[in-house]
Amino acid sequence: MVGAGPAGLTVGSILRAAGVGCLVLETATREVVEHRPRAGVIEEWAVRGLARRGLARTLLERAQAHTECEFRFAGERYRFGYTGLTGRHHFVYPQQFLVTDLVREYADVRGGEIRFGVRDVRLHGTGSARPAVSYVCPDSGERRVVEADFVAGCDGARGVTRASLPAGRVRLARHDYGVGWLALLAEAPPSSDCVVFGMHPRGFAGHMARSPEVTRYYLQCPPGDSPENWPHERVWAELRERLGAAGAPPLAEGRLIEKRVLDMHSYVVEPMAFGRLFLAGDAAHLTAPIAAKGLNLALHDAFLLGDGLVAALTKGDDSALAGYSDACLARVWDYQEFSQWLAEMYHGTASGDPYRAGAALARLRRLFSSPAAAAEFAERYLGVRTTG
Ligand code: FAS
Repeated sequence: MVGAGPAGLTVGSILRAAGVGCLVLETATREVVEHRPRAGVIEEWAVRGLARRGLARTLLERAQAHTECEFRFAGERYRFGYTGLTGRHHFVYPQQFLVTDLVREYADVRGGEIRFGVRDVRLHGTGSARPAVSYVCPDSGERRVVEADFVAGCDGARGVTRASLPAGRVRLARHDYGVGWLALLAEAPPSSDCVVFGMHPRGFAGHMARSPEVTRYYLQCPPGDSPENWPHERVWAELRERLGAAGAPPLAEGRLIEKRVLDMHSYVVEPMAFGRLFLAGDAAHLTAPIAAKGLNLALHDAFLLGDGLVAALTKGDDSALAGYSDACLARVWDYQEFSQWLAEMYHGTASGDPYRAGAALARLRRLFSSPAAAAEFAERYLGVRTTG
């Protein structure tokens, strides 16, 4: 596996459970991968998938199970109970905690090999029966070559494996939302017992608990904006304004420990496999964090790829691998379409286009006036009954 994120470590842990020898190559140090804050909302099917593979013990002890979310617009609050409609929960568990659990399980418990701090990873012969990966060893500075039966490209949005797919054989579909999100982490307790979305003429705002001490916030901003333009006071003033609503408790403010601008875009690579190279997670598809789908899709891919590799390597049955790309892409496109639908609801009110603003609010109001629309939204928000 190239990359020790949720995708690479989950594939590796599944292989180790089946006694398959494997190696994870990672450019960052263990310290960095175990402390990198990203996602925090995991869908119940993904938690059950981790649990079935012995990978959710600590998560199930420590995660908070959420049953509803809240929309705020036009100065009012609207609670949306999705567990009542689906019987499913969202589990709030910071990604860095999950990655820490997975590194421990893969390397310390299941004896999986992992090399941190490698440099200049290159792929060779992925179309052949015996592909190889080479890298520069951080200690000796020598280039090492590792031959393998298969290569799993799990190196995220900025990795190298996607680039090694032959240009004429893959299609890259990309969508730019034309907005930026200022991604923030505040050293402050959550100000609500659920995820909060604010649709405001000044732009979208989001509130997501990460732990009792840390809260994730998002603020819509122009694409390419600089975090320098967002000093502490301006951030909290905008959050108060955009998340303000009748009866809403005041925001618990605190030091901002992360501030970065994400240019909201998504992409999908098709197919996600070529020869003996299989991509999983952000290496194959990026979902702007609008609907909190990225981590969940990475786990979906990893379950299918891990199980498929075990079947091929231990039983000689490569039927699951043959269908891997199509099986992943069905859910990928389902989530991409939902993210696009949700993005228009979040950003329409601040688009400066009264038509889009009107349509966005109508879409939102329908969630609270139509049981069918509410059920559809709840299913899609929780990733229940997807096409994949
Ligand atoms: P990852 O990017 O997690 O892991 C790839 C690994 O490969 C990294 O450790 C990297 O160091 C390593 N690597 C890179 N290049 C390499 C090379 N050449 N050789 C070896 N290793 C290499 N998703 C949600 O669902 N909800 C959210 O709320 C959410 N918020 C996010 C907030 C931010 C700021 C970001 C950036 C992402 C967010 N995401 C969210 C998406 C995120 O969770 C990803 O979908 C998830 O990390 C994907 O996991 P992997 O595919 O394993 O990739």
